[in-house]
Amino acid sequence: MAVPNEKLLEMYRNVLTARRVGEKLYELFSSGKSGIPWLHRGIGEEAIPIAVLANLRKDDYVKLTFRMDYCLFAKGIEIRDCIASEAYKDSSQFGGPRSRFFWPEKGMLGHTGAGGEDPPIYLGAAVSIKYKKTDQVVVCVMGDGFGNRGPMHESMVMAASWKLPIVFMIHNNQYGMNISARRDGWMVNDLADRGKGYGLPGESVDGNDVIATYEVVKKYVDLARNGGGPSFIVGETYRLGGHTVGDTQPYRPKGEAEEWWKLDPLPRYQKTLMDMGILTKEMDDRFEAEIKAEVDKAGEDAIALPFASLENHLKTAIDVV
Ligand SMILES: Cc1ncc(C[n+]2csc(CCOP(=O)(O)OP(=O)(O)O)c2C)c(N)n1
Ligand SMILES: [Mg+2]
Repeated sequence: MAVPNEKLLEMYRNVLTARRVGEKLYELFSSGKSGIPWLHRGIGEEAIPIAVLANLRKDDYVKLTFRMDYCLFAKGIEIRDCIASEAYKDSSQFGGPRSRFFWPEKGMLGHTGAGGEDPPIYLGAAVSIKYKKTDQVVVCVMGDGFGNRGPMHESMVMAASWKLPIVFMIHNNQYGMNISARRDGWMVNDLADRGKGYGLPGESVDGNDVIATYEVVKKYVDLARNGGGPSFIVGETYRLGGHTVGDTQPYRPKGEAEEWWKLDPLPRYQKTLMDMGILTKEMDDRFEAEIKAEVDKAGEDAIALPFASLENHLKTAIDVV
């Protein structure tokens, strides 16, 4: 079934917003306004998180990769709070999420600093859904690095044997910290092959193609929602910059990033929608102006917030428990 025009435009606005938020984070970081001395940039990797979130209801659970968490504005977090969380500012006193995107009421159970420990947490959410007999789903997106760790394997085994409503997705940006995870970590060419060993259906998709990714995620979210159980899917994208800003990337083959810039999801999707007659130049200019104003204001508001403190984190964590 064709994706409705409204949905296509909603995703376009969100991909554009994600790009501008990513740029704002860099601006705040490089001008010394962020409270975190490093930045993991996600420019060019926005299609997967936005296509995932476009498939979810407010009451579904989701985890994105730590690099792309700022896209959670598309799950109902204010842009100010997305920026604040990435800049070590605390908006929890003002109605924002607690700590690193921990907001159970909105379906976000945060992510762990010891990377790769998250799948069992989200598996727990899937168990709760099965127990409560609701039609919610969980989408647990893992990087190609952290998705290769042990907790992911155990979670896939248990999800399969208990037929839980969870979609595991690998956001394959081709690199862990400084190795090619596909070449040096996974030892398979098509990462989706891994699901077969666990009895999980799934497939790989061009994760820089917004519509294709939306459709593949939809297929497996619908499966989970309709009682069909878990799956394992892979979005292929590319980390255009270093692991963090300042990484000189001696491990990256020359010319590789340049090739991937040609597949940048934003101009690609813009062209697709214009060719389809869904997006006009006038609409695009209007979106740009609206989003710029919104993101600039959100950036100012985020930076005016107090720095996060252990005391506040503990207090708000205890409030939840
Ligand atoms: C258990 C653990 N080992 C190592 C690290 C350091 N580390 C931070 S990010 C990262 C790479 C993760 O790669 P991937 O999951 O592909 O995410 P990406 O950086 O590509 O977004 C590593 C190794 C960590 N945080 N936790
Ligand atoms: Mg990676």
